[in-house]
Amino acid sequence: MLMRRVGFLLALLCLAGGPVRALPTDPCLEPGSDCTLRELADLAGVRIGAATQPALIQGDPTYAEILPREFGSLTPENQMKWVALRPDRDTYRFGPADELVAFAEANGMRVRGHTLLWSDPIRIPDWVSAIDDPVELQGVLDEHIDTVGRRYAGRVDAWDVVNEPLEIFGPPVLRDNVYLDLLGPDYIAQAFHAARAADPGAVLFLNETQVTSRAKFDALYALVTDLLAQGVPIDAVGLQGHYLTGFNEPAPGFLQEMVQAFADLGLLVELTELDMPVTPLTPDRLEAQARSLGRVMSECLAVEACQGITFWGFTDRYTWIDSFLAPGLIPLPFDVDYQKKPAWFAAADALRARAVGEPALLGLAAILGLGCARRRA
Ligand code: 9MR
Repeated sequence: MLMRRVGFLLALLCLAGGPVRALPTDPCLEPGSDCTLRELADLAGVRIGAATQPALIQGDPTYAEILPREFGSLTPENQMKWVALRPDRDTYRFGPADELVAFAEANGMRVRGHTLLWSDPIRIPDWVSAIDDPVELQGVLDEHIDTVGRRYAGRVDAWDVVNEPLEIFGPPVLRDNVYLDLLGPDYIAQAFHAARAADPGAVLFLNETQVTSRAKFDALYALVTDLLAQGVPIDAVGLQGHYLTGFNEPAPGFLQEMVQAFADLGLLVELTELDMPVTPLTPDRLEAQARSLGRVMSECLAVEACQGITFWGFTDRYTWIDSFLAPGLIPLPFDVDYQKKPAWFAAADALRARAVGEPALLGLAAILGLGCARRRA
């Protein structure tokens, strides 16, 4: 009788997509299976994504075929940024962002909106930086978030509301920009309130880069706890993850500790911009990259609140690193010819491990003969 009740409970959990994820008998979970990252992420109950651009989808059929096959989540790399959507006060240009949302919808992908407000002063449109009246600036900011948030409500399921509010490498204080100068630190809280009002259904992220040191984490944690204490509607923290393999990765265990700390505040977490360039001088660099990338992914996915991982691109053929750092640092899981690299297999293994997680429940489910493996239709 007791076992039947437990079995019934587990069956309900399966139906509800609850904590029992996939039985180890699912063929995708066999090491070396040829299932896609998207299939593995579905089994693991998390999102796996890539940042992309319309020109790549339109100009490269191989790229356009692999992107939705391997990834269930899409982030517009540049097309939803303020400079792209609204280059001047009177002009909104939604075309390229709309194209990406339509591509995602046609392929059953979710969209991460990026980003309503980027704190980096050189990424703020000149016409916004030139404003010197606080009331006018607040009005422009509210209007931008309202217009963009409403336009994509129901089609974008998460927003990076505020991107990179802290200094990148210097002392971890709020970045100096026109918002901080004229509106004070409260500009961040106000942006979240405006985003919630514009799209009540979206998961609202604060997205931060280079959180690899204790000092930067402490500053981010203090900022987030302060926002929560004020009742600001922040749902999630995005840790970007542009880590140079072997050089500025978070120390072993530190990423998991950070993710757990945010989870303990009741927040979700995603790695939102993962890429791991690796220098040609690194011995066995493909393997070194795979080890690092697998570790980083595993540390996030070890925490239930880690709900997604997005790569910043997916093929070494097209990566911002080529122009920003140097060409040939091959940061992504597919090579320039779309072959899977060791990093791809490390990513697949990390997703498999998450899929077969929570062994106590799974063991019980297996004993009771319950199969809840979920495969993408
Ligand atoms: O990859 C993006 C690159 O193509 C753009 O030129 C650049 C400026 O808009 O932004 C890059 O993406 C950044 C992201 O939006 C925020 N985090 C850091 C990313 C890499 O710079």
